[in-house]
Amino acid sequence: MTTAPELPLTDLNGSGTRRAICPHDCPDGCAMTVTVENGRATGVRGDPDHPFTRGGLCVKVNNYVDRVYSPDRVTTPLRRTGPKGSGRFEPISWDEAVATVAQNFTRVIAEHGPEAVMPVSYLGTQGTLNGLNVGDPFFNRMGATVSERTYCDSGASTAYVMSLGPTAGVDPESLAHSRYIVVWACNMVSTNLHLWPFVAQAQRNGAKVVVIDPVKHKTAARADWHIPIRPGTDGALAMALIHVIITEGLTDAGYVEQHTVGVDELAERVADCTPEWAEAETGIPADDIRTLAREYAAGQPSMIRIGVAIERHPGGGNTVRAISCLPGLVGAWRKPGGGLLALPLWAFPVNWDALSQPQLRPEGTRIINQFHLGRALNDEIEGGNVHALMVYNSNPVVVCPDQEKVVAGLAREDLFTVVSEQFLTDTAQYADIVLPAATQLEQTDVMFSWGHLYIGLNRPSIPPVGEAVSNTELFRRLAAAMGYDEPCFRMTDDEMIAAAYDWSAPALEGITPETLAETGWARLNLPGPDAYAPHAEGGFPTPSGKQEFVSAAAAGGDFVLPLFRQGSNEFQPGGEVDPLPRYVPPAGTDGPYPLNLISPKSHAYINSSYANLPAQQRVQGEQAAWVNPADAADRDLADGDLVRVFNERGAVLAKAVVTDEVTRGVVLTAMGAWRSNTKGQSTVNAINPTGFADLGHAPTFSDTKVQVERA
Ligand SMILES: Nc1nc2c(c(=O)[nH]1)N[C@H]1C(S)=C(S)[C@@H](COP(=O)(O)OP(=O)(O)OC[C@H]3O[C@@H](n4cnc5c(=O)[nH]c(N)nc54)[C@H](O)[C@@H]3O)O[C@H]1N2
Ligand SMILES: Nc1nc2c(c(=O)[nH]1)N[C@H]1C(S)=C(S)[C@@H](COP(=O)(O)OP(=O)(O)OC[C@H]3O[C@@H](n4cnc5c(=O)[nH]c(N)nc54)[C@H](O)[C@@H]3O)O[C@H]1N2
Ligand code: SF4
Ligand SMILES: [Mo]
Repeated sequence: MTTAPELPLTDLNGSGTRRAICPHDCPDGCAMTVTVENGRATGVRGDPDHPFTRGGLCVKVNNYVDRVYSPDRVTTPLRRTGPKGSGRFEPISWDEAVATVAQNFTRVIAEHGPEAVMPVSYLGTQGTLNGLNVGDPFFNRMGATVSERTYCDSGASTAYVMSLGPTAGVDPESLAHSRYIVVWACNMVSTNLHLWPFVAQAQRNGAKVVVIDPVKHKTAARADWHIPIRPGTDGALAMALIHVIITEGLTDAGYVEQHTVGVDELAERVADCTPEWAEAETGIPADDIRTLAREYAAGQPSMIRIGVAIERHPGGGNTVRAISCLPGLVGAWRKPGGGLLALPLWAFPVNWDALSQPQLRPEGTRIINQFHLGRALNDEIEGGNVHALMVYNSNPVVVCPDQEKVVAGLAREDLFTVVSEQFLTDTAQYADIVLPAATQLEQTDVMFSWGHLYIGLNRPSIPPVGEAVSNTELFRRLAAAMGYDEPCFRMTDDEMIAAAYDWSAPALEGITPETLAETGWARLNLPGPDAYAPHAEGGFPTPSGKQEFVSAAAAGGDFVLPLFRQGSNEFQPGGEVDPLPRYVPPAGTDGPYPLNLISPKSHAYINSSYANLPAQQRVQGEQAAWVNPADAADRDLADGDLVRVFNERGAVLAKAVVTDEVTRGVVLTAMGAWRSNTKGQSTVNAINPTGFADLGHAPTFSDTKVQVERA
């Protein structure tokens, strides 16, 4: 462990301008400046010096101080006083709260064994210390059920690593140099706002911007070409693009020859994947598919930016495998601005094991995926019922499928539930104990990004609001109460910072926690965006060192990256994987549920965060269902009608928005709204399925077949 000098702290009760980094689960990782007057934050702004943030934040975070000082913040520990879910609580002291939690964990472990305790957490903050892996050491040490957290990009990451290895691959800023940009299942203007200026710059320089999406959203409206597609059929489109590129001789033969593996097998695989075949699957005219393939191959350097929704189908993993073949075939990797942009997270030398401490976990501990939380809480999973639940950094009632079952489980009087939160969310309403969580202005963290190549240090700008604590402090307190005394449970935040990264890695050369304390953020030690083309000469971090159309990693079967699973790599799902990409179609729409529901992000919320705050609610409006005019006419629905969107799993009530911005056959209800703010007390995850996609245990949220009727 590196020795950790104490990092400087500003006077928390003083006045002035402080630096912070937005904590949210968003690729932009914005650098912020905070104005503070006598220990009270009065405003946040984007840091104009940050090359990616460029002075702007977003509709979610512009008024972050209203979140920090919201009258609805949880500011003390709370104990439930009414029936489960009644939302009646009384304040208690931290000592009493921690003792109650420890007593109940100890009781449950004594009565049912440690696997009867289950943590549920995700990305309320994406900070290295307080984010995805905080709490893993505590629950690994306990031997609690391992929580598998594959909500976001797990399938795409597995697919990407199988084809390309864990490489950052592309500098998002280099998109300014692209000549042809395909934005594939990503509503960038809502979800990755600060990338858009780089795309727009390329567009001004003459690049063509293409959006492939069933929705003509804010990003598609700015593109040169919007290609509507039937949800879940992107794999067929990608296979057909490969077919055209190979059969028409549009490959970069030199690149393919020197830096890829398996082009002959790939050619054979796509032999029958003609544009006419793909037209029948995708609804995209065959001639458009040919045009797209030709333009994409010719427009070097060409770029594909995939969004997270691309994986949310039974064939989502294979779709990403097929898409990832394209840049290698056309030699897009040769220049800055070419390649495939997914998660440049791999550029950051994070010590995931230091964060998760997987060696503390007893061998053979059961793993439950969070999509199965409803079943886990209702004794439907092998290994016994869950009797104690700890939720932090997440709002599973809203973000998890099988909503009715999750709520039924949370309502069990014999379940002990502790929730660490900033607000009394739909989930926290069911807690026995609520613990007040700090916001980013009140805590320390090191911030990586999954959308740019800058690392940042976030130091507190203000004192804690009420008795709120950071997640790291929360787990120090719980570990002490449980008697866990391994050194990792006694580390200060500054010590954790030292351990969380390999500070001697080349990417961090010249950067230390101390320099970051001065500068706030720094570009990783990599070539600049004008020169960043790490695979110009191949050099992929795969077994062969080449881009693998035929994947050696796939030979070992499917896998979930350990960071999505408390560091555990012990169990493999065991699913055999085709070494070549193939097309896996979505579920059919014959039968009683002929429409395909998709549930992308809300523009004004970040997942379910901010869905309770008035400024964002005003922008977002009430829960809506977007329906194509032809589908509305078939059902005699008018714009503004209250409608029921339903299937065999459940129903939501929503306001109909009749618009040709959604393709015929598709219904859109955004995720994020809280149940408590909807007319039917339910949101999209009441109707979404819990099944896995083909790789990495990704969700199949977008493979939801529904019917819509007037309510
Ligand atoms: N405003 C806002 N920004 C956010 C978030 C938020 O909640 N709100 N959340 C953050 C997080 S956690 C994430 S993961 C990212 C995700 O951001 P994105 O990657 O943009 O993901 P989504 O918004 O889920 O979906 C993007 C698009 O995929 C389309 N889509 C759905 N199914 C299909 C399909 O089968 N094929 C194709 N081609 N398109 C499809 C949807 O219509 C939608 O336009 O956004 C981050 N940024
Ligand atoms: N149908 C459908 N479902 C989806 C998705 C979809 O597109 N459609 N998207 C999926 C994706 S991509 C994602 S990333 C997940 C997101 O799922 P989550 O990560 O659960 O996202 P949020 O709903 O924002 O919940 C985070 C909670 O953490 C709290 N929080 C914030 N900071 C802290 C902190 O420092 N400490 C503690 N203890 N709590 C904190 C916030 O107040 C908030 O209530 O949802 C997934 N679910
Ligand atoms: S939510 Fe995203 S866009 Fe908004 S301030 Fe945070 S990092 Fe930037
Ligand atoms: Mo996500």
